[in-house]
Parts: sequence; structure tokens; C-alpha cells
Amino acid sequence: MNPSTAGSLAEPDYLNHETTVRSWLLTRDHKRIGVMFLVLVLFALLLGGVFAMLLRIELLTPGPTIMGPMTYNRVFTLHGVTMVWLFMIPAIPSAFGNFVLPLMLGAKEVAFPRLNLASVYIYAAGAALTLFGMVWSGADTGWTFYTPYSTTSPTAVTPILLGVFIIGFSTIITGLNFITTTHTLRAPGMHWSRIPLFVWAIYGTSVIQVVATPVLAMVLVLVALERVAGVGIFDPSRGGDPVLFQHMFWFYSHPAVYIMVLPAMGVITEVVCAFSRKNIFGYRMIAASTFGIAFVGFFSWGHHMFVSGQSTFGSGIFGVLSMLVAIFTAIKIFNWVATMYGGAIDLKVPLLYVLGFIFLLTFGGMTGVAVATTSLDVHWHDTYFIVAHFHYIMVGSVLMAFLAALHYWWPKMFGRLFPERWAFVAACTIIFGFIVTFLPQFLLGNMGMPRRYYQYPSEMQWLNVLSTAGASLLAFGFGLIGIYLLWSLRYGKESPANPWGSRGYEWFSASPPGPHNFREPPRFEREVHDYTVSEAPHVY
Ligand code: HEM
Ligand SMILES: [Cu+2]
Repeated sequence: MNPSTAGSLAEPDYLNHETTVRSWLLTRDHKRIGVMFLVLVLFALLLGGVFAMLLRIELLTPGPTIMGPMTYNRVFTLHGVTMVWLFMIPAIPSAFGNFVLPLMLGAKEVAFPRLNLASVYIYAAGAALTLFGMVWSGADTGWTFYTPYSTTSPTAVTPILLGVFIIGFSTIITGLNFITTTHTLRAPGMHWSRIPLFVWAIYGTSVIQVVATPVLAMVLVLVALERVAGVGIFDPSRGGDPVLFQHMFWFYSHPAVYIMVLPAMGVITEVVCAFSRKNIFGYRMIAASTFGIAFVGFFSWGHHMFVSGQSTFGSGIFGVLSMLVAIFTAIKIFNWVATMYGGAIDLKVPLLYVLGFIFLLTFGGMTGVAVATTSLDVHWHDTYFIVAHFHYIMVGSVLMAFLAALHYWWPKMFGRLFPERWAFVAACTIIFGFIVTFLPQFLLGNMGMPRRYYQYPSEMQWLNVLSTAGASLLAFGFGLIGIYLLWSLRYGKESPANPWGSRGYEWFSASPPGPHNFREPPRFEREVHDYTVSEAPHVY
């Protein structure tokens, strides 16, 4: 084996140089912190998935199936709370961002390693409080906590609000850390024009995290105060205004959808380059469109409020601004496709997820433009059509990107290869299962099935059965991934330093990397993903 690609076979890596529990719990290593976040968010994904299956089983028949209506309200709330707040928001930035961002920049560490460790504990404390609320009596407000109901609901809304509030601090700290790291810890040769596009994506995300999260924190605390002390900000019977809640909530939560989707787009860019064996087409446009999306995302929150009584003129403006996001997204899609065009495509599992992503994001984005059209949205608002739209984006795209990242970086993180055939079967099952689950929901919504309803007319049953069948396929696919990844940790073939032959900068380190990432300071003398030279990068 070429010594430069053999990695550091005999040298200790970040996993085995210290193995005590204490060394993990007190670690300041961004890679270990990334792994801890990965474990935590995967647990959240599993929990959210169990709630999802309970919902889909309940909807198999038009009447009651396995639970009563009050339980149903709790289950969809806990599903949304777990998936959005505990899984989606931290998933890619906190797990993969922590692991690969410093490697990509050629840094030894993030800028504030202790704060980084604190972010894990803050997340865990917030998640624990949220889980406590769930076990205590759950909540039945929906993940959006709309007032005035959330100010009066007899369920355990307060601990869940405070749990999500605490998780917000973890998000803010992570964002600050990544911004500072990108500014201060780049290796020699890493000019601004060479920064990998995944880093740009995480950078754009971090800006949103830092700017928008405090607004969410405020609104959640205000609802909690209203519940505990009756302050009268949102509750009309106390002189408050419930619509104010919607403005504050969506001022954060619309940008938050980009906290989820921008990192996903960053993953896609890396994987597209690695498996097309070409540098990205349109580097500047991809980086610029990231900031275009982040910026416009701050001015479109009113599209969630077309039927809240806001002025028709206001709705029109919010509708047009929302549609601008589609232009920036289309720029990225065009550039990914142009990168693949004429490339030496190597259809490995991560690329398969990318193809799923591009197809489903386009579908989700186009239905986004449709629901941003006020006249259409008056019909679709609060129906299954919206449920289908945002699942196309959040599951169809963000989760696909998460799985692409998990497979692409698995050998980097754990030094093991996964069984490719099983991974291929799982990926096909998941993409197909996704379409069977969520395509019928567009039709159901258009027929008028409201979201968050426990019962429906019997002519809608076949589409609901189809959706539940698709969800079962999804569950099967995830189960398979869980099994073979755990299996590979012990029995998988040992991975070479750069199993994909990628030219991404994170592959300039061994797999798994040493405790300080590189043995000597790396030099980035070529553009990232430069495939014009035939040999794989030198491993520092
Ligand atoms: C072209 C881009 C997009 C446009 C124009 C768009 C537009 C919209 C509109 C108008 C609504 C509100 C509809 C209603 O409630 O009646 C909506 C809902 C939603 N969208 Fe999008 N969207 C786009 C992309 C995205 C992305 C990228 C994500 C997530 C990563 C996303 C996640 C959501 C969520 C979570 C909701 C529903 C929230 C709820 O009520 O529970 N959308 N979208
Ligand atoms: Cu929105």
C-alpha cells in the first residue's frame, strides 16, 4: 500500500488513544463531541420514529384503531417535538459539523472546545427536561405550541417549552463556535475562496442559529410565563394577542427550516463532487446562494399566516418573498446536476441518497412555491397537503442528506466499511418507502383531510392505508441501517484512510483521525475536490 494513503495504522486514533468513560465525558475533542451528538440525535430519531408509527397505525381505519383522541393529540405533538427540536435542528450541524468542519479547515480543534463540550450537556439537559414532560403527561398543542391553547392546555406544556428553550442555547453555542473557528483556525493555504462548500453551508446556518434562536427562546419563555404567572401577552382573555405568538414563532421557525436544509445542501455538494470525480460547477454561486437563502429566509415567515387575518397586501409580499427562496435553491440544483454531467459517476450508496435528495427537494420546493401562492394556500392550509410538503423537505431531503453524510463519513468516523449491498437495499427501500408514505398525503390534503385529525371519512381510507404501508417500509429500511452499521463497528472491514478516493479536505487526515487530527499541519495547495491530479491526497 502506498504509505501516503495507508493512514496511521499503528498510531493511536481519537477513539483508542484513551478509552475510559471519563475520557469521553470530559473530552474537548470535537470529533468525540460529534460522535456523542450523533448517538443522542439517533436516539431522538428512533423515539420520533416510534411515535410516527403509532400515528400511522391509528390512521389505518377511519374510526378509532389503537388509541383514543386525547392520546392521539399527545402522540402527534410528541412526534413533532422530538423530530424537529431534538433531531432535525441539531442533526447535521452538531453531529457531522462538529466532526468534519475542523478537519476540513485543517484545524486541530474548534475555537472554543470547552463551550463545545458544554453544548452537549446543555442539549442533554434540555432533552431530559423535554422527555420528563413527555413522560409526566405529554403535551397536546402540536410542535408549534400555538396560543391561546398552549397557554391553557392542562398537559405538561411548561417543561417541554423549557426543555426546547434550553436546547436553543446549545444551538447558539454551536453556531458561535463554528463561525469563530472558520474565521480564526484555517490552515495555511486555506483562502476564503477555497473553503469547502460544506463549511460555507454550516457557516450560513450558524448565522441563522445565532440571530434567530434568541427570538424563539423569548417566545417560549413568554408562553411559559403566561402559563405559570398569567402575564397576559398572548391570551386574549387577559388582554393578550394570540397572533403575536405566531409572528414571533415563525420569525424563528421559518429560518429554522433553513437551519435544517442548508447543512443538508452542504453535504450534498461534498458527496456530488466525491462521486462524480469533479470539482463543483459554480463554486461561487453555490456559496452565494447559501447566503441568499439564509437572508431571504428571514423575510418570509408570514407565509405561515395567510389565514390568520393578516392583510391581503402583507400576504402577497410574504408570498413573493417566499418564492425567491426557490430561485436560490434552483441555482444549487442546477449546479449539482451540472457537476454530475460529464463526470465519472460512481453510484455508491451516498450518491444514491443524493439522487433521492435532488428529486425529493425539487418536489418539495415546487409544492412550496404552490403553497406560497396565497389563493391556493387558503385551501391547503392546515391540511395533509402541508404535512406532505414539509415532510418532502424535512424527510425527503434533510433526512436523505443525513443518511448520505452518515454513509459517506462513516469510514472516516469509525475506520470501518459498511456492507455495501445491504446499504444499497436499505437506501432503495427508504427512497421508495418515502414516496409511498408521503405522495398519498398530497392527494388526501387536496381532498380536504385536515392535519391533526383523529378520524376521516371512509373514502379516504385507501390512501391512508397506502401511507401506513410506506411508513412500514421506511421503518424496515431504518432498522436495516441500524443493524448493519452496528455490525460494521465490530465486524466491518477496516477502512483505508480514503476509501472513496475523495479529494475533500477532510480526507487529508487518517481514518479515523488521530487525537489532534493531523500529525503535521496540513497544506492545502490545491482546490478542494481537485480530480485533475490522479493520486489521492497526502495524509497528514
Ligand atoms: C421554495 C421553498 C419553500 C417555500 C416557498 C415554502 C413555503 C411554505 C409555505 C407557504 C408554508 C405554509 C403553508 C401553510 O401552513 O398553510 C410552508 C410550510 C412549511 N414548510 Fe415550506 N416552503 C419552502 C421550503 C421549505 C423548506 C426548505 C423547509 C424545511 C427544511 C420547509 C418546511 C416547512 C414546514 C415545517 C412547514 C409547516 C410548518 C407547520 O405548519 O407545521 N419548507 N412552506
Ligand atoms: Cu416557512
